[in-house]
Amino acid sequence: MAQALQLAERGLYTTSPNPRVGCVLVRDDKVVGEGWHHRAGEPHAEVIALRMAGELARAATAYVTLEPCSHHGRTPPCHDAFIAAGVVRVVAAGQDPNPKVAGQGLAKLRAAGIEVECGLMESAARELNIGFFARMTRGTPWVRCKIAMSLDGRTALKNGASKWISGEAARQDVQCWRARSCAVLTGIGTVLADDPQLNVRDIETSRQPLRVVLDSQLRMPLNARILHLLPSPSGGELARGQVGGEGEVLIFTATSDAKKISALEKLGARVIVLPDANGRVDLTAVLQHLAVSGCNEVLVEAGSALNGALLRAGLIDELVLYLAPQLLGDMARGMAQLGELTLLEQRIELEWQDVRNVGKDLRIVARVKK
Ligand code: AOF
Ligand code: ZN
Repeated sequence: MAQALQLAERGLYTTSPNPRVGCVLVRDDKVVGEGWHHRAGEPHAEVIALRMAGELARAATAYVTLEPCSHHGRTPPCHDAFIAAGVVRVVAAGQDPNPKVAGQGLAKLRAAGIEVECGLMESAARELNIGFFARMTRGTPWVRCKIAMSLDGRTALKNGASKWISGEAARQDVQCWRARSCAVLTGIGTVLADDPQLNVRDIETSRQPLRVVLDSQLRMPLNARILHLLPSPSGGELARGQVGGEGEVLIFTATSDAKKISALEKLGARVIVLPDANGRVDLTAVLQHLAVSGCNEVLVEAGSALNGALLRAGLIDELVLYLAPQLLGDMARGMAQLGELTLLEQRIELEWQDVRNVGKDLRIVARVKK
């Protein structure tokens, strides 16, 4: 199963909206087939492993990091492929949370007389697909918020100067979080201040995440770099409109200024009007919209206003913090506007998930306690 998980991980940047899945076929204590799911629309991990094993799959045990599917999606059901190939035992790390599968894959294997076990290395398998599980079980993506800050939690000077707080290695590390995400999300404040591109650079990937800007008043300048970035030459297989296709730009707004919207659309952006009761963009509805579009993991790279709004609304799952060994002082800008808390009960509690050095900086991954 550990080997199957390593195989699954090879799909980290490419499988979405599908989960990352790996499969190892073993017969007489020898690996006779292995496979991993590359991208949606292509064969599942099981099918690739079965093709490699050929006749040797007969009487083999299959180790799969997710329950074999039981439905006709873009590809036919894997449980049928196992039955047809004569596999005698299937060990799955966990059930598929997709309601179209949800235990039926395992049940069908059992009904066919195949020995089935479930739960081996389950938590590691779940971590690998944390976004897929979030989308399937609660209808919103897994939301990470990346913040580069000084040791005293400051992200920029009072005058806005922020280039660069974290070091080169940390900035490179951020590219990996972007590459595994289906969408990178920011606010119009960051676009106006930094004019970011929010694409994946300097690492190899065949897919660019969707770029999402929350812009309640449509202040997006028509010459913003994000609107003019050409698709990456390595990408391009996904059709326009498909999640991640060419790093498409999606602007959520609260105003329906038809002239501005059509100017943005002419530049290739998609504009979605999604106001809440206060005339701001409805944050929960944005995440639900992204989930419906197939987004498993979303990376927030925004300023303190949007970070604070998302945190207060309970919409952030995980913080990815790069702590630079420096102090910027209490006049500098903070990481998230939470407003004044008057009771300690109002604080947002976290759990450390991972701490490591990245270049000269410290990287802390912390999860918001729910
Ligand atoms: C598996 N093995 O390698 C993967 C599975 O549209 P399809 O046919 O690709 O089906 C996608 C669904 O299949 C996906 O939502 C998830 O439930 C399951 N993914 N299942 O047996 C795999 N990637
Ligand atoms: Zn399948």
